[in-house]
Amino acid sequence: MTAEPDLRVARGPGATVWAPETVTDDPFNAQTPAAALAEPTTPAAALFVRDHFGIPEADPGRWRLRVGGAVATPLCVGHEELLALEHQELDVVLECAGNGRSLMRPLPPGLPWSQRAVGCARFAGVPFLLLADRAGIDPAAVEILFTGADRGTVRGRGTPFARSLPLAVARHPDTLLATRMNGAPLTPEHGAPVRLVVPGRYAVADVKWLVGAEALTRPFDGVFQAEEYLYLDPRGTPEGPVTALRVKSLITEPAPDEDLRRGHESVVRGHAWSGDGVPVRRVEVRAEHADDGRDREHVRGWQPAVLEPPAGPYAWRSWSYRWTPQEPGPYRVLSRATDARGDAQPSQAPWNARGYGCNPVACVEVVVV
Ligand SMILES: Nc1nc2c(c(=O)[nH]1)N[C@H]1C(S)=C(S)[C@@H](COP(=O)(O)O)O[C@H]1N2
Ligand SMILES: [Mo]
Repeated sequence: MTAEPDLRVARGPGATVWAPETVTDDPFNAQTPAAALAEPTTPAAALFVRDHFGIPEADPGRWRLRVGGAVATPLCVGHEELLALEHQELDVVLECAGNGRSLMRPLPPGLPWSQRAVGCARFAGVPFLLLADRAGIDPAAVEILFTGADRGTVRGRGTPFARSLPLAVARHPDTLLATRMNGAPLTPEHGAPVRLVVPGRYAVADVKWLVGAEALTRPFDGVFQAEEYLYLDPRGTPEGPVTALRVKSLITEPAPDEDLRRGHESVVRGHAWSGDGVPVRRVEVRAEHADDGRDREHVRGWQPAVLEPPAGPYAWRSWSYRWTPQEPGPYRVLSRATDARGDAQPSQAPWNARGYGCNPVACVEVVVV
């Protein structure tokens, strides 16, 4: 594993060639480059990648989705058949549950993501509900188990990547069998030909290279459900599974260590989102002098940012704040989002043993010259 970011972003005169920054090579894990995060929709080629195993061979011509388990009529659906069904389009924030883990102290085990295992993309897909209704889910079913074509060994046991959802979540009309991202077919690293997209939840729910959907009459206890992706307290006691995205903002401008000019207006920009389709209600910005931690001049305490309308209930909202610094020196520029439930980003990274759900106030350090 290498912590050194591999910046493979080439900017040509007319086009930007995007590539995510490698975190590990095998399996491939990479984060979204900072420049790509500034875009309202994250380009597919720049979006972070989180793979537990390798990318499986997925020939759309041979791809099948098997819907089975506790159903009246098991189904076997081919790619053409799925493409022919009515698709919905949704802009969705995709965020790894471990996003931001590298800010936690002590550092929990796991990939040392900075706050860039995130992006917002437009997915087109068929509601799983449509196939669920065709198959006729047994009234005794409590969960749907979704299985990917990738497999490997975790703690000595062979397993596919498999995750379950409560029946009501699986049957939600916005839970999609996605075939397209940002107007093009899914790419291999993002789950081609078909992945699950569960808007408003941490992206571990979004099973890539989807090949199975099985109705279960008992909760699934596979490794990625019952052993990983749990919030654990400092003594290792489970406090519950990783589910809804926690409210969060990120700052895309100015860049870290950027020089701002005193007396000149600068624009602070970023995005903000929350989970379960709960809208972001407020983003506040604060610039504090890094020498003494106090606010100076123009900015006093938390100031409201201007919010753009989101591209949909599960998309992030872009925001901006105009700041004309009056005094020179090093500053910390902070942003804090609050959602319609009243949940706000905490000032400190919330610690847990696996480093999930890290949503402290966003911070970028700049110098006013
Ligand atoms: N089949 C499969 N699906 C998967 C994973 C995986 O390793 N295998 N990783 C999950 C995790 S933890 C995340 S954060 C998202 C990442 O999606 P992306 O790589 O398209 O950004 O995929 C999820 N779906
Ligand atoms: Mo993840």
